Amino acid sequence: MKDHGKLGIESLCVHAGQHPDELYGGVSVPIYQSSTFAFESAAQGAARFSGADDGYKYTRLGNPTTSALEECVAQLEGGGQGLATASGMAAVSTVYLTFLGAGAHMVSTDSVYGPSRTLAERELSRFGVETTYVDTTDPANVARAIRPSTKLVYLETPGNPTLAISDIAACARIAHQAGALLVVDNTFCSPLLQRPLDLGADIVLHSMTKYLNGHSDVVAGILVTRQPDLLTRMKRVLVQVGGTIDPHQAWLVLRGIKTLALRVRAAEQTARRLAQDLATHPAVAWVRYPGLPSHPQHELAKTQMNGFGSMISFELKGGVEAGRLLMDSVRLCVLAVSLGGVETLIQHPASMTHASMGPEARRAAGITDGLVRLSVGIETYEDLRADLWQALDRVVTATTPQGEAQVGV
Ligand code: LCS
Repeated sequence: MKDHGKLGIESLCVHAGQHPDELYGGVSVPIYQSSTFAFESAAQGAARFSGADDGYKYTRLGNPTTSALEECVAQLEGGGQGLATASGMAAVSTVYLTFLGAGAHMVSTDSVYGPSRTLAERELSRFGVETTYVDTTDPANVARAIRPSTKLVYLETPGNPTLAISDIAACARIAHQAGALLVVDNTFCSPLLQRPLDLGADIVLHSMTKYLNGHSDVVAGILVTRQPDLLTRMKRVLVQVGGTIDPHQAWLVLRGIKTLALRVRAAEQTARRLAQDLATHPAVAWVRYPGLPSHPQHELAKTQMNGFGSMISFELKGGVEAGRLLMDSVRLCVLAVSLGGVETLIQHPASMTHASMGPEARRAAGITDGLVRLSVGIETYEDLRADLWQALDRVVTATTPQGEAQVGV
């Protein structure tokens, strides 16, 4: 195994986990599209199953292409071991099923991705698991919610879609004092912008569907930890639940990661400018972006994150109706859920990604009905601005009394 520990993150994106192909020297990691692996003898097969021989046996239990991806992402997260999964939700459910059981309790960010919350509240509750959702931007709320039975503190930072930012190091101290593990969903940042393990998290989780893959053509997830016992426990659950990634899917993500640094930085530059612009449009009530001084955790974002990312949330003065008109009026931005791809995506969390939470939980988590979420891609800034402007101007025209047109700046 090569030690890439001293390389910069751009080099790691290209080289981490990529070992020379011994057969033909292929530069790209081969796709081992095989469900099973032949043994040279019955003794070898038995040795592989006993663990005496660490060779591959069956793809649900491990695959060379998948291993390359796991090593790559673990190195990007600053070291440890990875466990790739069929989706981000397979990673979330693996964490829950591994560390929560009857009588166990979890404290979690209130504005997490909708299904990460409803899986715990609606399904795991049937097995006696209890959860408390709090505004984790104040670590005191986390400390107050801890119980003797708390096994997990689960943060999503920045949260989806509020972009609320929680202090990972402070929450790690609170979790560890209580004998609980800290899990951080790092999907919105990618390892390029945030490394939770360095800040005390025990497990980091990604929906690789987003920035890591980056091309809106794969659904995948991953877990990374520096504690081998935690990895062993999660792997045991994952392979039995069957949430294993497919080798071709793993290879596509590996390919996407090669340009992670370029994509994330390009999108961020455009997002910074668009966030500033949006705040000046007469149709917009407010803009939430970690890079704006108006963001409530802007100072924390500056120290905890290595950049502000390319997710923007904003509220239109005309509420839900205005949001609907805006989404129906964009031409270059794509009206679709998901995020972190090369194309700019726009969506309405209250009726789409966070509809499953229900209105009360959404209101408590700050997910207002008029909130629009923008995942900025790598298109030309001027094109995106022009597209958003023509759509926002339509909103102003439609919502001005007596049809008086007001043209945005
Ligand atoms: N964690 C976060 C922060 C997410 O945003 C998502 C998906 C997941 C986990 C689950 O990952 P998946 O299983 O989809 O790979 N977020 C989505 C979103 O905001 N729009 O569509 C999917």
